[in-house]
Amino acid sequence: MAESTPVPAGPGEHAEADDRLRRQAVATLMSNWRGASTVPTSTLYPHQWSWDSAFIAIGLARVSVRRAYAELASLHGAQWADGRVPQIVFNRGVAEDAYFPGPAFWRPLPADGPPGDVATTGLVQPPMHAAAALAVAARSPGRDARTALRRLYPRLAAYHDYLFTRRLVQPGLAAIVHPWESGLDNSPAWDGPLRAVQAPVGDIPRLRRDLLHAGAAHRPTDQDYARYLHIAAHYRDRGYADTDLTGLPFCVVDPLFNALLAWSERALAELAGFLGLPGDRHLDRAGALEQALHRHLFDARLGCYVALDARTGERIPRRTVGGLVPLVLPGLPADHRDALLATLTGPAFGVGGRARGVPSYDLTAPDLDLHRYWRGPAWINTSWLVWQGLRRAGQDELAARLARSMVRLVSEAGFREYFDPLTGQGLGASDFSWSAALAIDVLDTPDAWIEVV
Ligand code: 2M8
Repeated sequence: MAESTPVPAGPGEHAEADDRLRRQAVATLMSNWRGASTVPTSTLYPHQWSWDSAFIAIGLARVSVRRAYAELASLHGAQWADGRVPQIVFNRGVAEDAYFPGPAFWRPLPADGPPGDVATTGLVQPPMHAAAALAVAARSPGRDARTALRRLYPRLAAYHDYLFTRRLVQPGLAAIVHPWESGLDNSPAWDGPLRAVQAPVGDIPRLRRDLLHAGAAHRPTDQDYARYLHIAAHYRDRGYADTDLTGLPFCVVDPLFNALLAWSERALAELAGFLGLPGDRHLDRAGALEQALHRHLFDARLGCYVALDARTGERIPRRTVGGLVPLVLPGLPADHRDALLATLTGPAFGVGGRARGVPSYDLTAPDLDLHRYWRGPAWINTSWLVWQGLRRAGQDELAARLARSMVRLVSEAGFREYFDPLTGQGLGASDFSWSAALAIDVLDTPDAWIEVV
């Protein structure tokens, strides 16, 4: 391990500070609660976001299991008739122009869209929800859990059915049709595919709302936004149809998205078992997806998984945090696991060494930007996923160092949206829900603080 990170303390050593931090995290979640769901943060993102709600539910389960189920249930209340779980569920009490692009941009929504007059986008986000539901169920055995899960399970399964039928492309992996669907929206991995998209900047600077709440140097550029809008409008104008996916302006196969789909599919098998239902089809689907992931997305030269441009069939040779997330999967081929661990702890990500949290992008890349959203900063949700992966891989000492480094980030800079991975400086929005929720989860995990000598 290069350079030194502070050795994680045992549970007793920071007990008082951790307790204070936990109380602040709970207060952040409570102030972002809107009656049936939680906003990511009240300023920049005043609606409900899909994968945010999954991470938030994991933290809420440590505080109020009832709220955790409510978070997942409200999101799935906006599920489309075709099974997709929308990226954003708009709060009708919030002004149209509080967030751009707001509800009007996404209309008309098709007949197999959301129920009644629910307003949503037509995109999806990484399928983290069944894994989250399983984490919530683990905190709440008993009859109430069974009742909540009996309602939720068919909805979770319907989202996966949508992805496995409507979004599957060659070579047997799920595609995303917009950078916003990746969750790592502004990742340098999307620069190549986006370059092919012609979109004039036009009115974008006037329409953007994000720059009222976050620095321009920390957010995507106007040119990026113009392309985001163009791709979204194109999908909307074809009624959000998923035919001929590779004919869309943007169509990529992302390792994080597919790893979470496989992980969540395995979670569905466990949830089915909990409800006394057969789970074999979930295990079969997860197994086939994992095979395709290992075979087609692992890049031995880069030592991690990479995305694939489904329009050209070419791999995108970039090391991003998403390419490390397959560590969460069981049965990773040993050479892939070893390569991921070497990449994670080496100069590209510096985990256990000079990095704080897990950087979102290769620290050695010439286009690294330590402050711009998803182009370098560390995020608590993706760091948490890698932490889960390290625990799965039996890397307890490294996992403990990462856990302590995540806790240090939020205790020093607050529950920020993201952080400079070298200095720990807080970036983006404040009072960010998943940073708070996952800090609670880490703090409450009893064996997260093993002694490190
Ligand atoms: C960011 O994305 C939204 C669009 O979905 C935005 O920039 O306006 C991403 O970090 C995404 O992963 C996250 O879910 C969302 C809300 O926290 O913000």
